[in-house]
Amino acid sequence: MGITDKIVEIEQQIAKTQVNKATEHHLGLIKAKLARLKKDAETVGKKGSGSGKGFEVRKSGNATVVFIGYPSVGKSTMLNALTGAESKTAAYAFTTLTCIPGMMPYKGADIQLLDLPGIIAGAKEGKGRGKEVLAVARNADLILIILDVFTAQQRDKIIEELHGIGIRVDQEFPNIHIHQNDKGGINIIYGVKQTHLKEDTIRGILNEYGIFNANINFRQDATADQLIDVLIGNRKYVPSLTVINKVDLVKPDFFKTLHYSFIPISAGSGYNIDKLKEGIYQKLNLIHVYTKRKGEKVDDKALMMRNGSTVGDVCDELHRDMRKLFKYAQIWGKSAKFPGQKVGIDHLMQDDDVVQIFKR
Ligand SMILES: Nc1nc2c(ncn2[C@@H]2O[C@H](COP(=O)(O)OP(=O)(O)OP(=O)(O)O)[C@@H](O)[C@H]2O)c(=O)[nH]1
Ligand SMILES: [Mg+2]
Repeated sequence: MGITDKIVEIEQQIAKTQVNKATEHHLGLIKAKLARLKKDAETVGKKGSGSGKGFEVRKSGNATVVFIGYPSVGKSTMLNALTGAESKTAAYAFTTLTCIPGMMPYKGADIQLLDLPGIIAGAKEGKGRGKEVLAVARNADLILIILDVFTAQQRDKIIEELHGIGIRVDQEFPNIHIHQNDKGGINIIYGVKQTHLKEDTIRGILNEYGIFNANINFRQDATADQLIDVLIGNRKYVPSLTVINKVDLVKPDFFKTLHYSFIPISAGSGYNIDKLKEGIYQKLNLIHVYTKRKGEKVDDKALMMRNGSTVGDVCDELHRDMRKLFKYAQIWGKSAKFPGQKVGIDHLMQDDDVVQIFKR
């Protein structure tokens, strides 16, 4: 039996199995096997025909936002409304055939927007150019899930397609730490009580990945899927924002049927485009950092940094050799215990901080 047949067989088996306490162990093990087979299939595929080429997109600006949605929901119209770019729009599906980038300057940040061809159901299995489209999303800082009033019920389907190629939308990286050893068997440390995974399921899943000696520390209550994600390793954890377009076509009570949060817009008329810009900016969680040179006043042009950036990241932004030459920094602002505090390279920056870097 070929690898693809095995995958299909296991998928059918999983679909048939009811999820409950009695089947949890069995399901965990076959899911682990499935994920491993899929990974093997991917590597085999890559060696072969060289297929699955992605779109050529170079990241630029302070952050990259990717548009994902079905055909004709108005992705290109939205790109044009947000950036003044000219991505072709039309009343028929699959107007956009490649990746069209645009730049949205907002509050001092340059935000790169990538308009992509519409995906169809089954994209993760490689239908249409779906896999290539989804692949672009792996490197995004934010995924915009774009629906229109006709596809508003399909949000879960899009998240499922993204899941199928290893993108975890709005999830944290599982807090499970595995340290492999040469001997000693599997030692499970329960930092947090596990309600889904029994001890033999944990061992079984680890064994499926060839791990027989390791310390595994659970710092959260994890599912089998989360443990498998940690073992597979190449998952991407990307935040998302949902947009519903063409709201000019419906009455307000339309929205009562929807059970997720979203920004309603009309890209065609420009309704709520400003709110969308602000929503994107907020979600990206960028901070402003101001630099100061010795004996000079604070530079009035801010550096836009990702929230969670350190003094070291600021160094990288300024010059590629700066990190090597770094001696210490002085900080003013929210992250400083007192004005002018002396800090090291790992100090966490906050919005509107001023930093002065001293070189060796
Ligand atoms: N009523 C209404 N129509 C809109 C709105 N925005 C876009 N449209 C129309 O929807 C159709 C599709 O728009 P596009 O921007 O080409 O959609 P797309 O998602 O880029 O489509 P593909 O590239 O084919 O995936 C066009 O006829 C647009 O004029 C809107 O806010 N309201
Ligand atoms: Mg388009």
